[in-house]
Amino acid sequence: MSDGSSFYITTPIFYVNDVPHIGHAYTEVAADVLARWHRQAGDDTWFLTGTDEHGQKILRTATANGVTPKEWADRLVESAWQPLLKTIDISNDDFIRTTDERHEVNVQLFLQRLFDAGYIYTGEYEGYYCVGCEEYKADSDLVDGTGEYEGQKVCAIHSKPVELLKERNYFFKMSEFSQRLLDLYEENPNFIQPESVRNEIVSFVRRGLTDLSISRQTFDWGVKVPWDESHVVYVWFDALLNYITAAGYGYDDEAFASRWPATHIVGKDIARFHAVIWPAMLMAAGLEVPKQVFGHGWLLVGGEKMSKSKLTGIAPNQITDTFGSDAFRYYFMRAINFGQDGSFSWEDLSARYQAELANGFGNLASRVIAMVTRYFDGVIPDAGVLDAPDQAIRDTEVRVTAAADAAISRLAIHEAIAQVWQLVDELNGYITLQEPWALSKDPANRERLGTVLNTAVRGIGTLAVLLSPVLPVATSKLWTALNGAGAVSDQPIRSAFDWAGGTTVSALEPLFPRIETSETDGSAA
Ligand code: ME8
Repeated sequence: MSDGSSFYITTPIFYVNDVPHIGHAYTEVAADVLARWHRQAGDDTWFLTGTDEHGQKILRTATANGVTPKEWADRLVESAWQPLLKTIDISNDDFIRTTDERHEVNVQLFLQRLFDAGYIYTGEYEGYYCVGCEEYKADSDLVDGTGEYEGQKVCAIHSKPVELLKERNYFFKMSEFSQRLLDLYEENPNFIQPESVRNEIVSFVRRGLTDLSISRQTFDWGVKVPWDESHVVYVWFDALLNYITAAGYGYDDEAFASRWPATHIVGKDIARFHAVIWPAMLMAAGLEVPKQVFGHGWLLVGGEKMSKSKLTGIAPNQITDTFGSDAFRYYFMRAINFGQDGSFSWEDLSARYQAELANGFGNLASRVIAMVTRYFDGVIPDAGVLDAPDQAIRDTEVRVTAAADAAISRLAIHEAIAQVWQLVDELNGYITLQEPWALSKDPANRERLGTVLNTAVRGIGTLAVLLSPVLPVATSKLWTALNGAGAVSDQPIRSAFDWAGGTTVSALEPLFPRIETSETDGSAA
């Protein structure tokens, strides 16, 4: 229903120690498709993304490059992270940097409130820290190093040695929230999704939580602890707060009240921070917990989690330069069940581009428009009496619209696209069976030809509306060719089948041009 309900969606804020790869772009696209869908449904949508700029990881990278951490962050944000959003057509409403004043000031406000409420104390931290994860590690998180790290304990994720910390720090009384968190997970089973991530987190919290060290004293790249400026706030404690500092916490109560709580889309690596530490922080501050934390799966390359440090990183524009941003968005949202791991391969991308986008959708649209141009001089014919196959197409339009919307509300993006694609396939089958080119040969079939092409035009218009969140570029070209009213991205998506078009069609440029690929590796030539 277009009830104008509020939909606030976020991605993680990404570390600026390096440039983005397709894993980051994957999260951005998923959140973007959901945001565009809700916006098009008339929901009061707010989509936030941004960058995580404090902490030792950034400090060390900047130092190694001979610049200050702020200079480094500015450089990476301007040259890499902001441009990424353009490369893949991200429609974010806001971009927060943890070095923004609105963020730093209100991190301090939040921390002071927790301190005043008695949730923070000083203590001695002794244990291991992985700068790659920016996380304190339990012994069970470590494995024996190999090669140059033989004989040392290394982080299981980064395969690099952890550092032994012994510092006097401030601690957050997280252990007090174990039961309240378990109650939350039980009362709201959707709070953490998918199920596999939820199960892992529930059993982690059942083992009991320890208090969390939330400040560091040995370096100064971070937000200063307001009552003790010799400490900076632990980078995760600082970073998680972006979701409320961007929404107005501490300086715009009205915006904050209308936006918060959010749906957080994150990779499963960081679901625990979002579903344990973050709600505990919010509970301590007397604020609402997030609506949902969704931990999606890994993009795998050659069977391994794709990552820059393991040199399997692929830059998003390596794909978009050849296939375009729509194909990037479509491929990752369609080929991978959202929530599960999925392997990227150039062969699969090329094959789907050709079969589904170029032959399936693109050809359908261009054939229908070409036939209206050829047989009716570009004037969209009226429908006469509907036969069963015509009615079946109309029924499919209504059915897939509802089914796709239901799938989106479960964040099952792949399923929403698969539903809509039933209409692509049925329309292709319909045209093959109805043979408008044969009908056109006999003037006695003029009305029937009109009904068939009217049905087909209505169908591709419905597709334009439904696919606009995934394929914003192609659907907007198609909408222009259909002389649809306004922008396709403004068409109410929950009644996509009721779209209002013009009376004529105009020329349509190829939506998914042919791409030559090399036969040996499937990659673009
Ligand atoms: O963790 N497959 O930032 P980060 C899928 N700054 N997604 C991937 C991926 C892959 N192979 N690799 C990365 C941080 N991602 C913190 C977050 S939030 C308050 C702070 C995506 O730059 C995925 O979304 O290391 C993952 O969670 C995120 O990048 C990690 O980004």
